[in-house]
Amino acid sequence: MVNTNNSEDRPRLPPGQHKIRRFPVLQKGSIAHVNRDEYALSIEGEVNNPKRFDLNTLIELQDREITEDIHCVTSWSKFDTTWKGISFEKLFEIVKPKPTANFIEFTCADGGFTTTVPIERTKVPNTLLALSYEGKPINDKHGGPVRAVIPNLYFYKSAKWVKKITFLREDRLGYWERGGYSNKADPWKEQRYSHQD
Ligand SMILES: Nc1nc2c(c(=O)[nH]1)N[C@H]1C(S)=C(S)[C@@H](COP(=O)(O)O)O[C@H]1N2
Ligand SMILES: [Mo]
Repeated sequence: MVNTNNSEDRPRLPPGQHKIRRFPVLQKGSIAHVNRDEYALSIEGEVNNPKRFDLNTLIELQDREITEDIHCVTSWSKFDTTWKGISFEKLFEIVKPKPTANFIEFTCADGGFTTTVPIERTKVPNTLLALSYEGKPINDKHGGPVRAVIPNLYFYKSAKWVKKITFLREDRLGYWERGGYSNKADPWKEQRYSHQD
């Protein structure tokens, strides 16, 4: 396991953000509860080897721990959050994306919430499908049992309660993105709203 916290020579706080210590809980509606015994993650779309994993299999696949700053579009940033889970690198080895796979869509247990990211955005060492936060299984509030953690993008791209991952040829807008938030969502470029894309 490596600490991937970036040490690039740039300010630590992206433009327009402020640092907080607590960990707010945000989602479109109410907090979802996923039954861990019945849980299955489906991976489908533009892949050669579609898969369905139960939670125990995912727990065994964990290969990465990261300590990263996270940035919410509502302007809070939280430093040094530690997550453990499965790297997308490892997932890709298993499901074998086709050359036509350009985007990844997460579908979630809270009423079919979706968000998408370009596949290149997952091919960085500080990004994973997380199963634990600060050494414990992720709780309901923060998206357990399985959530995406993509620190290089505003946190609305980090889908909670993930139940399906679909590899897409072409992008489609997710829930917050249809509501006017940026589909690019780079905090360092301050891409907050869709009119900035
Ligand atoms: N399934 C799902 N994931 C989601 C959301 C949501 O509404 N549903 N909201 C996003 C938003 S806007 C933010 S800021 C983060 C918040 O994560 P947290 O509650 O762990 O702080 O989750 C993201 N992931
Ligand atoms: Mo958010």
